[in-house]
Amino acid sequence: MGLLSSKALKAKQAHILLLGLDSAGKSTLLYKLKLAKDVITIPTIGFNVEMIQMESSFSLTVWDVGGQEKMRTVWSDYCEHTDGLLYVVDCADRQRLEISRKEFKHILKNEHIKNVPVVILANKQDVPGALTAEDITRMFQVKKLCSDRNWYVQPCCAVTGDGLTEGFGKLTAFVKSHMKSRDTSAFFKQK
Ligand SMILES: Nc1nc2c(ncn2[C@@H]2O[C@H](COP(=O)(O)OP(=O)(O)OP(=O)(O)O)[C@@H](O)[C@H]2O)c(=O)[nH]1
Ligand SMILES: [Mg+2]
Repeated sequence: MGLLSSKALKAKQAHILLLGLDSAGKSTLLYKLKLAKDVITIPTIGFNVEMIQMESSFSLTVWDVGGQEKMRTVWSDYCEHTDGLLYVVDCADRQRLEISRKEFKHILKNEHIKNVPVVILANKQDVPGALTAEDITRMFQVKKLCSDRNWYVQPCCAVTGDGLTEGFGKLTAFVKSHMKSRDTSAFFKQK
């Protein structure tokens, strides 16, 4: 038991993958949360990586990977060692909703993120006519696609910051519990 506790205590840092189509708002929300201010973003070619301190002894290392079509082909290269997935949807971009849904479905099949918790950030809630978190849950068939893991759909606005703390907080809680059960099963496998 002592061994198990010390192993769990070591889990102070989690690796988070931040994905979504280009212009969904990934970099805007990451820097809003990190710097607490508005930043003017340019499309991400490659990735940004930032550490977000969620609690005094627990931080998230967030990998914000560009969402342009050519970048989506390399998303799977970033899945290894991932403890949690944040998937950002532009709820005002109805035309590309189906593409976003397909990319979401595709990435969930990656073996490295099997059972890894997911929070969908239903972004751009400030835009009139934006789809709600409930709409996204239904249209993306989240309940069915994520039946093997913890999931949540959080409405947010990256520009004002509304909903970001809640979304990252929800993911943190899921990730901590996921890491704990993974450590527990690894411990019993060793025995
Ligand atoms: N109205 C509104 N605009 C937003 C919101 N979030 C992001 N934007 C705008 O959407 C545009 C794209 O935002 P980015 O954060 O660069 O998008 P991204 O997902 O990082 O895109 P890539 O790096 O190309 O994958 C910018 O002009 C942002 O200001 C939001 O919640 N509301
Ligand atoms: Mg970006």
